[in-house]
Amino acid sequence: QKSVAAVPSPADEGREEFRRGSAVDALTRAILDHLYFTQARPLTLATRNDWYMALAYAVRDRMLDDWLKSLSHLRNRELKIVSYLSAEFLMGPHLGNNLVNLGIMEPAREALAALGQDLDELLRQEEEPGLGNGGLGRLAACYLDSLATLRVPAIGYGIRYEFGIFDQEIRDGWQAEKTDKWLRLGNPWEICRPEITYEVKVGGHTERFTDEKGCVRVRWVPNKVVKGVAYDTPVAGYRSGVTDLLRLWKSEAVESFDFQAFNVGDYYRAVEAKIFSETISKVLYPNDEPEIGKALRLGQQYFFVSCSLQDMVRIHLLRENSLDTFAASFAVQLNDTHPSIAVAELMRLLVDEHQFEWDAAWQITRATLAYTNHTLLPEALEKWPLPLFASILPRHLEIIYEINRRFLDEVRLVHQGDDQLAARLSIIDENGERYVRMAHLASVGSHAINGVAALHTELLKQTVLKDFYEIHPELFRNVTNGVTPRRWMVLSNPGLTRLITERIGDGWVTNPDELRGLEPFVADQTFQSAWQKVKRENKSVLAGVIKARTGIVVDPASLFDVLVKRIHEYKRQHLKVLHIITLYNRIKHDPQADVTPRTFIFGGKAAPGYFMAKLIIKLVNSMGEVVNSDPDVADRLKVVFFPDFNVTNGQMVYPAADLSEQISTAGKEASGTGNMKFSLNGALTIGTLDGANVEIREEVGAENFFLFGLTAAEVSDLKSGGYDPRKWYGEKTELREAIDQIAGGLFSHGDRGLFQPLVEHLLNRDDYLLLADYQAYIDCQDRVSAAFRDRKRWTEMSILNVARMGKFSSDRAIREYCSDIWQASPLPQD
Ligand code: 475
Repeated sequence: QKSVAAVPSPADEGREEFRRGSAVDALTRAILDHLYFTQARPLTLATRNDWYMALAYAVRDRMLDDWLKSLSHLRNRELKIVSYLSAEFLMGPHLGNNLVNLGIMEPAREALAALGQDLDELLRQEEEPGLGNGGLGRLAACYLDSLATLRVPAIGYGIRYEFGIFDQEIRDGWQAEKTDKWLRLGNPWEICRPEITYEVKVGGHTERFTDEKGCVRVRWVPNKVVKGVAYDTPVAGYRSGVTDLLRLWKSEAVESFDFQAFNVGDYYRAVEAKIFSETISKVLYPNDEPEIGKALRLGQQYFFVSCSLQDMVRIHLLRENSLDTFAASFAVQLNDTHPSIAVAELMRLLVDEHQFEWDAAWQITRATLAYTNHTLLPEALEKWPLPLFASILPRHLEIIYEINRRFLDEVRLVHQGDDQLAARLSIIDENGERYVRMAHLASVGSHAINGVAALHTELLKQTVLKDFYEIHPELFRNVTNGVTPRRWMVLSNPGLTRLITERIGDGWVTNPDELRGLEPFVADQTFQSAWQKVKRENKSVLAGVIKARTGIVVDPASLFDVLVKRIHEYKRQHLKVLHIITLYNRIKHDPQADVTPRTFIFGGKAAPGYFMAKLIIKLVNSMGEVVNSDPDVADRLKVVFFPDFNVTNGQMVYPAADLSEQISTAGKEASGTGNMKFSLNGALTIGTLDGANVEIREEVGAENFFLFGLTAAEVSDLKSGGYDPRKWYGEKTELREAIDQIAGGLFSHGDRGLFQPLVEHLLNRDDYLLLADYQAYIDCQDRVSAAFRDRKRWTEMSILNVARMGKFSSDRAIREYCSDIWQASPLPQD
């Protein structure tokens, strides 16, 4: 064997066939070389993982030219770098996406076939990096794809969790969590940079001292120091020639730190300190709302923010010799409040470590940072108890007090005497136990604040950030979320991709407004049948997977009605359950009832400590068992809980859906992004006027969207008028019957206690207004059932949904961030 094959440089490229032929040859050689030299395996002993690793390295090699070029741009002072700070990056499997973006899917398939290997099997071998909980983490991943595709220099900064989001198993209908050992078989996509490390202090106290110029300065004397090590993953743009960087930090112990304990011979305590260091990046918190008072979580946030800002300072100082122009080098986006300690940390770096005056430092900080809010739920707004905060970040607390003092002085100057206003705006919550309010810190320290869908931004201005909006309306923007059509269409739905491309070319992949070009074909017979055929094939594939994972047989001809997302009461998975029970009862009352056959597919993880969410999973499964096995139903209704919903599984689910369920209580879902993935893949939506549903409906047309339910305004009126769910329970027969059956033990082998907490909540509180929306939902579902029977009309609606989804590309969202918030531009074509 020879050494690792050289990557063909663009100069080698000749005519197309030659290029293709040589791409296959070079890939074949590279795979064999990596199998031998990197995996150290002879062909005869190579496992599937060896083949996967060899292919992955061969693909990564092909990203290096562009990547190294991009890394060299980091030194170019003319180029502003977008720095996306996020505690989560839910990247999904890399291999397929990289093959798509590099344009070498087919050459790779051919090369492997010649080696007797099946590409699809190797694609399935990759364990996805689940470094996120859901929407917010996946959004960060879509945005990196778009940044690289649009040729914008960017770094995604986050945490290299050793264990990502848990793997979900269903045992006896309940969720069981298993640790996600995603690194077990190695990670070929990352490159460890042992030379890029930073020290991060924790705890201790502060001291004042006078420096050599006679200025009083502050020194932070920590009681622990940990080290962050950079792990880099290349993020290739779609055929853009630019590969951006995902830089994740792993925590380790510092060797140099003078452990007093160790010096006096307390070996055990020294080891404890090492364990503490390594714990910081050990595991992703599996909650999609914060648990207050988890010191380790604050430690994680500070850890990655500090490493990232120190890294930016280092990069900036490679360009310039002063930090005065830092804001021209970096636009730093805070993905929710999780990285909002950046406000205080950047101030600390500038003032304490680089001797800046406060005002100059403050100006740089605000010019650099911008904040995206992802939630209106009051319980999801992060706040830290003051004593805890002080014990971990004593210097930052002082800085926050100073920021707050100056901010509130300004407020008082303009709104003299309004102490209430000042108290409401304060970064410190002083009502009872004292807290640091992270959304306030982020808002005060940013030059732009944005929501993630038009409705969400409006509600943000009227509710959680109302006072900020009133004093500084100019800071507020909306940037409606988007998803990348590369992963969520080209990679996951090759059938539809091919069909669309045959008709309108492939320009839509980077310019999805071109999907409008499908509109002239909506009524075209041939096109419609081809469209139906693709959907049917995707449904058959999913049916096979469902059979393999759950044992349940489903009919690909039935309406695939899908609700996949994190399990949360506000997302109302249990409203869907009430619908299914209603249909079941109609069949039971009249076994000949004419119901449109449906397959109900649920998927999603519940936070391990969220009792009600876990009970909802149990309810879905218990109800499913009864419905699926009832001979009267005769297979007309099938209920499936698809276990372990993640990016990989999503790639199979969205393309196979007929109906997308987006049924959150209006005003609660900030945007939603699953809604966009479904629609892009030709599913029709049934939904409330919530989050981005509003804009999806505007784009696809009201006649192509199944709308139901209260509006956000009606929800808040109803609540303020004293909502009584029992009134609805009393009035609606089908609703009452369904609830009584759950309470009566029909789905729990007669056990009336099992679902009692859920029933009690619905009847006595019903915070998310399921009962108020029930009838509208059922009626709307009846319209869906009728519509599905008109195949031609349904197909037209499906085609129009896809044709009109251009707006929801993450490329559009990133262009808006670049022009409205970051003032960042693409690299010139080389
Ligand atoms: C919204 N996650 C979606 C999506 O903007 C929206 C919170 C705390 C700790 C860890 N993770 C979280 C979220 O808040 C989250 O995922 N929010 C979601 O962000 C992207 O589309 O409506 O719920």
